[in-house]
Amino acid sequence: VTGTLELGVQGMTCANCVGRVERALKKVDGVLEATVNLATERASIRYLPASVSPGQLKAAVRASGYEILESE
Ligand code: 9UX
Repeated sequence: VTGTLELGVQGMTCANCVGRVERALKKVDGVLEATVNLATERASIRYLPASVSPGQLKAAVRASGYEILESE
């Protein structure tokens, strides 16, 4: 079973920021795919809910140096 999570990510200002967030997410166990859009400030994540929780995915983004949109 795979799940998808969309997150608002704040604080990204250049393409390298996008790469940092994508790498941080992809190295989490249970993440199958992570794409981040700088213009829309959205991350789209496909993951295994049995292995990783949405809270852990948010924590990985924060640990990479960026913030999750407050409403999510
Ligand atoms: Mo670009 Mo993002 O030099 O933290 S990497 S602004």
